[in-house]
Amino acid sequence: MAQKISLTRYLVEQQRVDGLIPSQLRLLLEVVARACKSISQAVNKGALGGVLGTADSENVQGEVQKKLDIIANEVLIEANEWGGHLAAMASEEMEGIYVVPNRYPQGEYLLLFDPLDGSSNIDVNVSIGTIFSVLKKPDDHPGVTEQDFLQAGRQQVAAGYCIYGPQTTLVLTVGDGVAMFTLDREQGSFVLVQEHVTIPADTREFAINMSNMRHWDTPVRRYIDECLAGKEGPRGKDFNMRWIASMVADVHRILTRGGIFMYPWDKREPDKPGKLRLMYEANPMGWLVEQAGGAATNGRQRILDIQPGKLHERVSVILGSKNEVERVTGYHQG
Ligand code: P6P
Repeated sequence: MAQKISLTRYLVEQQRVDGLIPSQLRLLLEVVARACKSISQAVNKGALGGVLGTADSENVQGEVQKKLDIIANEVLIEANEWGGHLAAMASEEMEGIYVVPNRYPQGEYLLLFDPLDGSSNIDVNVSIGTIFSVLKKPDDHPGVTEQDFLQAGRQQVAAGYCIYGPQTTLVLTVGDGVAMFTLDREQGSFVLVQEHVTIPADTREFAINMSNMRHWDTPVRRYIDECLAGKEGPRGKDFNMRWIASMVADVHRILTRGGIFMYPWDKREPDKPGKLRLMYEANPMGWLVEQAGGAATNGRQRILDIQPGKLHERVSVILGSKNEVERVTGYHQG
């Protein structure tokens, strides 16, 4: 049987190959992975752990927080604050940044995360996940502020997610392709199951919340109408649809077998560019998809080139199989 390669061994050997994982970044990634193991344990307990249902609070987005949202956020903060690898953290569940307390050494990295994405699926036992993004703190000034986080997605030095589904799988890039690690619960460690993940350039599968159809902009409506027209229509082939309402699960499917995921701007809240967040959802997922040979745009430009103005800013997201993303983007630009 092939020898099992742990996450630690992969990161050490990858560092020897391309030098993309300095020791502090390796520590960061191993700490995040360990935190995801703890979150997985809490998620898997479900009702038995008394962790289902809502907390009596709202997050900065004005969304009712689930108990597990808060648990996951606390696990990530407590796991990462003491290690000396981080200067600060930012989370979907916190309005401002979390600066590493003075009692701990400060590091050179910034960690951003959606601690538990897809939380509307928690109580109905559908896959959810943790999404994370790593930036370097600018070194031209002492201390750290929210402004230091406002870097375009192309500046990321690592990005990934952990999906809590039938398997708990960590998916990671440091800029040299995408690797997947499944949690071996008997060993308690993440084991490499795939590297050099590749998304097919073409697909017959789209993911979008169809209930919003009447609110879409014309280019999105045109693209979906053409997919729905099938073999007899302009695309000359039939399409399938999936919508899990958990970005981590939809993106994992696309990394595994291709597809296009769309959460576009719509007329419901015209002042908002989209529903999903740029810094800790679209940027990490966009980089993973690009590293796997796919594409990620907001309909008009590459997501990773967007210069953020606010920590929790939202964005329209079209990502996945390159040829389909380029078609939808072309419709917007046409
Ligand atoms: P809707 C989950 O709340 C999330 O942020 C993404 O994970 C998911 O793709 C999207 O929202 C689902 O939104 O409007 O279909 O419930």
